Amino acid sequence: MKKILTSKMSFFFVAVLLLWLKSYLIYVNEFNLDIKNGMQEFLLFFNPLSSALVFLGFALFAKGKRAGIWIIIIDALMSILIYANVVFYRFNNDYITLPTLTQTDNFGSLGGSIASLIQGTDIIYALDIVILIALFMWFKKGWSTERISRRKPILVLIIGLIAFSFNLGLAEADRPELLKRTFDRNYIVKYLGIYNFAIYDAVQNIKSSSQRVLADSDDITEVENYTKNKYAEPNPELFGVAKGKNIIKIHLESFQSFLINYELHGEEVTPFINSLINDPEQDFTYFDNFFHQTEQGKTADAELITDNSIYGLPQGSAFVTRGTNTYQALPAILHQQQGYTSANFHGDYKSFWNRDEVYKQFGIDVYFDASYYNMSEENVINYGLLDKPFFEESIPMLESLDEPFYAHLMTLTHHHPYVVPEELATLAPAETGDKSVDTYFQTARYLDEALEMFFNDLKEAGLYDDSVILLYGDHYGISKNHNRAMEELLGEEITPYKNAQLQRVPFIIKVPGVEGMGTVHEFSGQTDMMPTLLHLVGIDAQDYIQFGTDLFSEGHKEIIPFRNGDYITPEYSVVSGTFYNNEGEEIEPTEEMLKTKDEVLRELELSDKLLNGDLLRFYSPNEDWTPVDPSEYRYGNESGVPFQVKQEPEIPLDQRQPYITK
Ligand code: GP9
Ligand code: MN
Repeated sequence: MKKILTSKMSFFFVAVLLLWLKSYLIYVNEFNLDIKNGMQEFLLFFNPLSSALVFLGFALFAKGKRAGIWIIIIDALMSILIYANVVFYRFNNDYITLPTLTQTDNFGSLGGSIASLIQGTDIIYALDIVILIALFMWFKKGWSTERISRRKPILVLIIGLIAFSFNLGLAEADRPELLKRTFDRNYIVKYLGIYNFAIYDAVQNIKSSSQRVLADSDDITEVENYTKNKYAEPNPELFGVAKGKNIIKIHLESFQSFLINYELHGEEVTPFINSLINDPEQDFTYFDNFFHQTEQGKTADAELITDNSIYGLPQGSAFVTRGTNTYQALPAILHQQQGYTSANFHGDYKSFWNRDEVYKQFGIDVYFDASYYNMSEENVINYGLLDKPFFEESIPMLESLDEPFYAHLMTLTHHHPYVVPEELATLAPAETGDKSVDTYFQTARYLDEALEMFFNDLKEAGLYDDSVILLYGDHYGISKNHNRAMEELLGEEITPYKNAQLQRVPFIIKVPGVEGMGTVHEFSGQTDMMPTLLHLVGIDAQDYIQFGTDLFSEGHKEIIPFRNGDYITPEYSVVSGTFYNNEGEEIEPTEEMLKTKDEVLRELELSDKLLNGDLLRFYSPNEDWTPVDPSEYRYGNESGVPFQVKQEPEIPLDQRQPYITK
């Protein structure tokens, strides 16, 4: 019995157990992982086990007493990794990634305060190592000098890998495409643990940096030639009409255009948005042939596209995998050219979609994330803050900004699975029996009401009349998987052609001093938003690398690529490589059409090249341009008080509440 207790294998299992428990203790005490259900609870507890088995398991291949030493070394390294994350998290509310390690500025800001982040009680996190060393000293005399039979470590590794697969399987069931869509660091840590996160992060970074290393300054010329050739000159009547005006850009989560003027149970679903479109007095212009161009990055893709006029990546989210690239985004251009302050508003936490990193590259001055809002239980549903309190609380934040400002408010309640508390639902669900389709209309109605309240508040705050106000849908809300229910509601068959047509999302804009143009049928997409806005404020888009063209320009291009290579034109559509006329009938492509198809693919390829090679670092738009310095920005409200007034910008970066960034 004593022999069993003091054997090398027992020592190994004690190490596994201690590391497992310590990791769990840290998850619970140190990280805010936002556990939402029993499955996530279980996985949080379970996930350190496989890492402990696999990593420590390698030590068992060593000969004699050295196996024990290796167990201690590997254990210590894993402990350093998790503890470094604890310290980093206490300051940044985020985990260490390879880019944060290499961005010395980031660490510079941490450096001064590192001592204040270490607490006396942290000693408990080293206790397991002390225990292991003591046990090793004590028992090693009894250990044989032989290698353990290889079968044992191999079995341990196999068990570890099975445990990992089980873990990953359950994680993917709770959060489909967890690794592919690269949502959020918090998610990977919550589901797979901090050790697997470190590996995941390393793999992602090696992949992207190798492509970056291979790129050189010649590569940008090809992209530049292409976009400059596509550029459309501004409409002289509108160029500069909105110069110096505040811009309020409202992101309508998961909002598809079929909702507009749609009636359910004889009632309009979105009466307020409809009124903006149908009433010419409101001076809005609605583009009813406007398409989203997003892929797996969903909201993040929509943000990337609309603020940069480039495409997202075919896989994953460029916000995450290209989050440290150089960008020449709309917020930075507006700031440098016309002194705009830029701010994003969103009722989710800053690390989702890696926003807190990539926004720095975009030059976004302030990010009012969930930490600025009242996230009390009754205010939150599903992903985050309900749209009504979101808009309501955003008003004083908007008022606090220096003018002119470029404000981007991103709604959230109308997000899959489309749940709104019963007492807030003012429309009965549809009755197709497909739950997410049925409630889609209820959350759309809620968003519509929230928007009406917001517009009234804007008017009251004196921010309505003289601002550019625009609304856009980020991506589809109802996927192909719900075709049956959609067929019932739309009264027609949803063919692949029809599904492509359903990718219309609204683009609705009001420009002060410009009469609304009603419903405009120009074909357009999200890449067109940035050049349109630039021209409205009087900045020529020509200098910048952009794949879209100004919607109001005579030369605006009406070929609208989707990220998967499909595309839509006023005359015909290409869906999964098949050409369709506007009746949805298959057609034989002409030479011209085939040429256009190649052109679309080339455009997407160039955009990928731009992102994968981080080519904008080689490009200077004009002699006035100053590259954005990410170390000048910092986001997140650590005060614990929902929203506070502006602080003096002179306070050094590392001592500032991270709200004012410049
Ligand atoms: C989360 C929200 C939703 O912050 O923006 O993102 P989505 O799932 O639509 O990409
Ligand atoms: Mn979205």
